[in-house]
Amino acid sequence: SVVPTVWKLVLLLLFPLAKSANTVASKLREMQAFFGLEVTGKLDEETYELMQKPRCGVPDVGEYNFFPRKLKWSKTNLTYRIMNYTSDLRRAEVDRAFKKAFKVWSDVTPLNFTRIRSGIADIMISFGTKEHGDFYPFDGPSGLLAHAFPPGPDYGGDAHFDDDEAWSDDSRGYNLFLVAAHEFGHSLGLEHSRDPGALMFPIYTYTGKTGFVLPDDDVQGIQELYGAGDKDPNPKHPKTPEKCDVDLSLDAITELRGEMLIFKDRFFWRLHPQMVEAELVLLKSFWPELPNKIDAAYENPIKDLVFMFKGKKVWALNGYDIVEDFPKKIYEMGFPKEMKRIDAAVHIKDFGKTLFFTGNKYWSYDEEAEVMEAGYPRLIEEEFAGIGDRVDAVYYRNGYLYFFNGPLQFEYSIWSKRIVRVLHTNSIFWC
Ligand SMILES: *[C@@H]1O[C@H](CO)[C@@H](O)[C@H](O)[C@H]1NC(C)=O
Ligand SMILES: *[C@@H]1O[C@H](CO)[C@@H](O)[C@H](O)[C@H]1NC(C)=O
Ligand SMILES: *[C@@H]1O[C@H](CO)[C@@H](O)[C@H](O)[C@H]1NC(C)=O
Ligand SMILES: [Ca+2]
Ligand SMILES: [Ca+2]
Ligand SMILES: [Ca+2]
Ligand SMILES: [Zn+2]
Ligand SMILES: [Zn+2]
Repeated sequence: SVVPTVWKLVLLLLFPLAKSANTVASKLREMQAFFGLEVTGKLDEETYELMQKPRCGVPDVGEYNFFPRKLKWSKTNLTYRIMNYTSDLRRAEVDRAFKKAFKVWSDVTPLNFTRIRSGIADIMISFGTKEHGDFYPFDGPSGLLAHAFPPGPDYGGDAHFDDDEAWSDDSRGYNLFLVAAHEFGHSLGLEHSRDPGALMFPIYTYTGKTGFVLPDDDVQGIQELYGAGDKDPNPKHPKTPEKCDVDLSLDAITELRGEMLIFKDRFFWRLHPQMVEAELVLLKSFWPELPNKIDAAYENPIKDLVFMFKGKKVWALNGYDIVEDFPKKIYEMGFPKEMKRIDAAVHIKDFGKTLFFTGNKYWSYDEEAEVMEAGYPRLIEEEFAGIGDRVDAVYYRNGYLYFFNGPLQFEYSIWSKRIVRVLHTNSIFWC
């Protein structure tokens, strides 16, 4: 029988690793052998029917790809079963990671997850390596970490974890709880999100030891399918900042080897001088050891170091790497011991000086001598009249300082010593 060409394309979708016709054929042969069909390596009617049947494993996924639509469970009482374990963690730790991962979703929906220890659960969970029974082979260490099937019978909802990964309950290897929470999102019907702050963003980022809170984008997604639950124990779900928000305010700005890094909450935008479109990324995806929501940052291009400040600590970064012996205490730079934080910092390369702003005062630091200059702190309003009594973030370019204060930006000429323009903060992104 004739098979329409379009199904070949679908096969490529189904088997993402099958890049050439040959590997598609060999995948088909594998699958036909597995299901006891005539091994032809061709997508004949029988194979096609098999792929459509909801009880044979692949079809749930097939259906998902063939007819994209919202798949969801039609009940709220769901069961899960942990079929087997990884040897990386104690069993109790694995149990806890999965339980916590389900709670992420049950906290914000009417869904209820009950663990069963025998029989068939809606969500069957297992660890496997390479080919593990569903024609979506894992790939050894790293790369693919896990996958899960959208809601449906049989394989539907099931979640598989690559046991060639080093699973952990902390920052080492891959954090099982975080990956499981993402996979269970698929088990419940969510697709990948393009929001880099979302749990359903396809790239793994370790988000830190402090209590995980489901980002707003994921809450919106799951509640679109199931509605909200009775009580959400943690109703503050972090939103991803919108760069063109007229009320946008910033945490810190620095350059890094010609790129501009603009910090806000858990994120920063990378703005390349030749590009209009800024890329939003998680701070932790670059520097897992750094805290979120930093206070201030600046680059010393001569030393090729970026300094980042949070509270009483400062980190020095050489590209992606935190320089040895950091973080240090800011008082080691000459700040008073009782000073709690720095609001903003900027390096003026023409002078070899770095200015630090905190509250309504500022300091000047001599980068070459590595000492705070005498005669500081001074009042911000004495030197930089009109920019307000605090600074959120500041950067320097071609004789101008750009001070950010809430939703406003002040362009200040260091030569004429006055404000030249007042702009919206978001104009840094050409909004
Ligand atoms: C879910 O299951 C529990 C116990 O198994 C039961 O008490 C409850 O009524 C069920 N809820 C729904 C909505 O079926
Ligand atoms: C969830 O399941 C538990 C245990 O089976 C049950 O006690 C509880 O009533 C269920 N809740 C809902 C909202 O169905
Ligand atoms: C777990 O179960 C799956 C599916 O039955 C199997 O493919 C896999 O080899 C098992 N893994 C371990 C570590 O026992
Ligand atoms: Ca299932
Ligand atoms: Ca892998
Ligand atoms: Ca700041
Ligand atoms: Zn699998
Ligand atoms: Zn995913």
